[in-house]
Amino acid sequence: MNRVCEMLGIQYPIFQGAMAWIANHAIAAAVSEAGGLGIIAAGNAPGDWLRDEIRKCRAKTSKPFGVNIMLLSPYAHEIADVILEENVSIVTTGAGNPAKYMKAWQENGTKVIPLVPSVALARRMEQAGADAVVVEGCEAGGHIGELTTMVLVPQVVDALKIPVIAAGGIGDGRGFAASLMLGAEGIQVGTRFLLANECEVHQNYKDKIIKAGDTDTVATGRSTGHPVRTIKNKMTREFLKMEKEGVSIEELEKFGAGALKNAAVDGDVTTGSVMAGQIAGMCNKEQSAQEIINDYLTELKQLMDKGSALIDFEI
Ligand code: TUI
Repeated sequence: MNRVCEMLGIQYPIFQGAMAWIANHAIAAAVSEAGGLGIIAAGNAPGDWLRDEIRKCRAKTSKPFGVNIMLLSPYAHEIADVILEENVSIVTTGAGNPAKYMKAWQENGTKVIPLVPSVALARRMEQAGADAVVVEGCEAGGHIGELTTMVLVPQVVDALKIPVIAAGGIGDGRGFAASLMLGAEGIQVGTRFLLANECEVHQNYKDKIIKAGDTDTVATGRSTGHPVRTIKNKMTREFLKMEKEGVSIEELEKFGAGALKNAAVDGDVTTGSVMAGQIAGMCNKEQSAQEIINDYLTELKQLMDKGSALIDFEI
């Protein structure tokens, strides 16, 4: 049996990405009910919000689901405590090093799965006792590292013994198959789940993803040390202009603060931050979470059934 499915008690090794301001109990419960791993994104929310979402998720599904802690959040400490108090069974972490929380969570029976953008951090996480890692390439939406999924996954797989879950740029069953070929034992999908019927992001945000083509995302904020991939709009043009003009990091961060909420909750996709991965170009329709998971599985199976027939040249 697949190590990720066995460890987490799920049917398919498909994680739903933790989109801040977006991934609440509704999408998490739907993905878990469909056999994947739904994940509630704590993002920049306070502890009470998370507690409420965990309870709502438990009311909707008896299947396992996870919580993601965004370590840059001012509420990270409080979120870490709620994870303990609510006995959350699976935690993923993003945008930092979770080592200081890991022991307490694991002593409480929580499986800890950090998101990492490099081999060095992946090694550190394994040494710190992580149960698995999600390796995220810079094709992903939101806060990203430097390397692509294609080069990062095999290098982390070679360096670690714990299971690796691939993330960033995995838009359909072909990406799923490729991830398995690279040695990953599971995938994480964010952008495509934005279009799930159960995803409560603003409709303007969904429409922006549906309309996006292959070159319609851009990474802003490389100069601040926190690069973020979003759909190109007025906000990204102004941000990049300010970066070019050498505007201070403090001013840039102030300009960016709140922009994700403006887009995701209020539907301001012009001056808000529409975070999405490069697969936005191939995410063209709204479906249920179940249909999305079924598509990945069906396409994966079709490809795998072709087996060595995929090699139609002499070796
Ligand atoms: O975390 C993400 N994606 C995100 S977080 C987010 S919300 C946000 N809010 C304010 C500023 C920036 C983002 C939107 N999207 N993905 C996982 C991820 N983690 N990508 C990269 C990393 C990462 C980066 C550095 C993980 C660890 C790390 O460690 C640095 C160190 O050594 O402490």
